[in-house]
Amino acid sequence: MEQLIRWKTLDHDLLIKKTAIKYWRMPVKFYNLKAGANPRKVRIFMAEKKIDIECVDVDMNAGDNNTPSYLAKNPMGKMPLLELNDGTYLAESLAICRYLEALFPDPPLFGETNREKAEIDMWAMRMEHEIYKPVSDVFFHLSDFWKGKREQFPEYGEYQRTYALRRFSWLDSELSTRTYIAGDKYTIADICAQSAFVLGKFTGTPIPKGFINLAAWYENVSKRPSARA
Ligand SMILES: N[C@@H](CCC(=O)N[C@@H](CS)C(=O)NCC(=O)O)C(=O)O
Repeated sequence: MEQLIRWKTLDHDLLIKKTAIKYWRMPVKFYNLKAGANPRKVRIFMAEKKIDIECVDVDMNAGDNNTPSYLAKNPMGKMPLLELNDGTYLAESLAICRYLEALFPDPPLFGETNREKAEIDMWAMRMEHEIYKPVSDVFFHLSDFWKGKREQFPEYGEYQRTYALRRFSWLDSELSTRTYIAGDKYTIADICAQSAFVLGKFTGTPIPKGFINLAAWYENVSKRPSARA
């Protein structure tokens, strides 16, 4: 009997400890850049999971991401950034999404089985490296917006435009066999691609005419309520 009471107390203590840890590690604030592809990724992710936390818009044009107080939170001076209840911060859009997936597993957007998780990771990385990277390079190296703000190499920008179009064509044929990027479910891989294509649409690399599967996929994911997050 005594033993039983002792175990019960231990269980109870453990539960309190676990609840306290969970509470301290909860996200409390999201540092956002409205037009940025990476913050958009996290906003869509949070909307899919119905996560509702305080959102702070950082004014990049006013240099608010390079003030000492912001750099103390994220020395990279970038958005998105997630503030936790314990006063710590997490940067990098995919790392933030992974963290949120662990805290709020439903609906699963990083897969459920080990095989599924690896497959989705593979596609999310491909979307980051093969789609977002060239699309964002076109924006960085060829747009007036970045003129004088960062070093531009227009020739590299043009090269990346050609590269992006080759990759769009590859993705278009991949999508002839399935509804979503990583299979038959909407996942983080779609969110990565979707955010990149929104950026491309406004910065010089829209989906060209004739890429039927890619255009149909984009239209489909854009209809989700989370697309407006
Ligand atoms: N790898 C980072 C990239 C973050 C990033 O480049 N964010 C952009 C907005 S999309 C930014 O904050 N740019 C501000 C600047 O470069 O000054 C991520 O995935 O979060």
